[in-house]
Amino acid sequence: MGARRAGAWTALGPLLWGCALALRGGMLYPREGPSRERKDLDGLWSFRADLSDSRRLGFEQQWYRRPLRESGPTLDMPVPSSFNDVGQDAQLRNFVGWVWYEREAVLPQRWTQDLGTRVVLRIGSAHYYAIVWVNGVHVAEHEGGHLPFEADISKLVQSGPLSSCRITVAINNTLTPHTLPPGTILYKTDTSKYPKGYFVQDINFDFFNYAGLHRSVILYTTPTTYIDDITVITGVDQDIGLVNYQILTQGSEHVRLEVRLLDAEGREVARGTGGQGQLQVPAAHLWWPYLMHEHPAYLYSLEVSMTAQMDAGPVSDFYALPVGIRTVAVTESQFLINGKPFYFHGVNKHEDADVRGKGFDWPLLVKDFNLLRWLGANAFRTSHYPYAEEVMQLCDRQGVVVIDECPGVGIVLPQSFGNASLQHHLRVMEELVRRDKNHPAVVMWSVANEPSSFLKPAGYYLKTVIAHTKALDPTRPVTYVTNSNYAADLGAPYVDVICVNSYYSWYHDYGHLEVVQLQLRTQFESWYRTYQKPIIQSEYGAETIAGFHEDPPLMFSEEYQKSLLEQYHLVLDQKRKEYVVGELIWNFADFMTNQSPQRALGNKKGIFTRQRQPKSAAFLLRDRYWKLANETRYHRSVAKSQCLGNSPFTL
Ligand code: GCB
Repeated sequence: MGARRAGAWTALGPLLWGCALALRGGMLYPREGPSRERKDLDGLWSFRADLSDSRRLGFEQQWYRRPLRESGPTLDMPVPSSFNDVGQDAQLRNFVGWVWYEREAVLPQRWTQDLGTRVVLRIGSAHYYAIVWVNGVHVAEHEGGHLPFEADISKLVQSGPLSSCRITVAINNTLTPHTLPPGTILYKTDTSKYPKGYFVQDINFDFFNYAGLHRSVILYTTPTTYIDDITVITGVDQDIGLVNYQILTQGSEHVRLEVRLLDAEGREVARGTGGQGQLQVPAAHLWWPYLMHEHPAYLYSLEVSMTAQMDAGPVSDFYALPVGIRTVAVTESQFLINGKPFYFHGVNKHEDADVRGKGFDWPLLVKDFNLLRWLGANAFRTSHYPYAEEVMQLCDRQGVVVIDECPGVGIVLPQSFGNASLQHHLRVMEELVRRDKNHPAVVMWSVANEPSSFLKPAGYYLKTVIAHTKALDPTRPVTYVTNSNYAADLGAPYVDVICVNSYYSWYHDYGHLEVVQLQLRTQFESWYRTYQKPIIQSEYGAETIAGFHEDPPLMFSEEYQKSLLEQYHLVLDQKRKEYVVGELIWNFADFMTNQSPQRALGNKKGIFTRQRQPKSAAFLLRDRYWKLANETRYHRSVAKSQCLGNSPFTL
């Protein structure tokens, strides 16, 4: 077994940060502290969809200039939430175009009067294109849901006697061939069939294009001279943990920086000064996935203190970043975490639930993590877009490994491989890496799902996105997920790990479970013969209506889903001894899709229903995952009961 690529991600050093992001500014998660305050703007916002034919009435009438209620009727809209499923109005559920959100925020006096305070508006996710005004003044524009963006609004809120501000957000969910994910607006011009001006949004991905303010909108403060970004890259030398850090500040050239690394008990284990350096932690506790070690998910805290002497007096800022010390590497046939082989046995998820759509929801998050632990899943892929930061934080804390995917799903049209799309894709990878680079749980980036990788321009496109991602973060492997069954794939030469989706005896030879083993074996063998890279079965599964039973198994019954999984597992059990390094079921839970004759109220390949109740396959998978966990040589035998989902854990 070669170690061709091993080590590429463990060669650590401050030089690494030569390849800075083109993006300006960091995107540190807003945390309260001695120098920072935070105000969440979750709750009810005023809302209106622009139903005008052109969808541009809101701009023509400048709805952002005055309170929204003054330009017409408004609805109460919860934030965070998708707007689609909270109402009874079919037109709003399927609406395509601009919607308008507005909310008044009352600000503490210090925020509006202390000119040494910087006030920032942060939007966790606005899908898809957003324009933001504060008190009628344009402050930000952002393309792409799933990733946060910010605006410094200090000048606006500190310019007068006001103690509140009006935040207006216009959001457009239209997808074009150059958005990520792409889509096409189809105009139906045959007036014998469609009314004048009729159009529909066409997409090439299999989940509902929920839209709105999907994550929290937050106001937070920092001093005007402040810690803007922190990058941490960890390594291990014998038993010494290495924490390489780089800190960027804004507001003054002359700042003093001190860093302290505290262990989980709050004891200082290392300290340093300056904007970059390396901390060494003797006898370090490594960050391990939760089924791989008896003390998994160990987190240190990197406390960064900044002081500066300004004309107006001394300024200080403080930020505490959770840090997990771990390494990731791949060989020709293994995926290594801390130098030990790691086998992904987990799920693909969606941010999706009844009523709230893609809106972030704490109870749902905790339920899902309890189900993951019940299942014995050690990993998931953020199919098909970046998930909320709170999800990533919980993965760090619980030791659940993540393949972090960008919204590059449904890239199938030739025009979606052109330069406009490519430049946007590169930028999205920058935003994703900037946001998630410090999460130990993230072990690999996925730049796309099932692009038409056989089209000629796809080779250059994928090569460029992968190379860019590696330059942004040389510490993690990069992949994209393919569905080409027999290795003829223009992007595969550039990935570090082959991730392949296949649906034998579902989309192909449906009903014929007897061919699964042969076809799956052929799949693995042809991919490995061509590329000699580790392979993850990144999707497999079967549509199943909970409560449908047929024995012998028939499609859509719980028995068929179970049998199909069992056929896959027989081959996976052979190939995981060679070069297959993971299996991720499609899907964790049923989820909503566009309406189509192939989908009965959404995609039903979940092993849990959309309401998170188990189908029979969940029990099968649970037995398998715990068996796999207990086979891992590098941890003590763990009883299922030790990790039951009903054990309370602190957040
Ligand atoms: C896939 C896609 C996923 C679909 C799934 C299916 O290959 O990656 O987004 O939902 O198949 O169920 O068809």
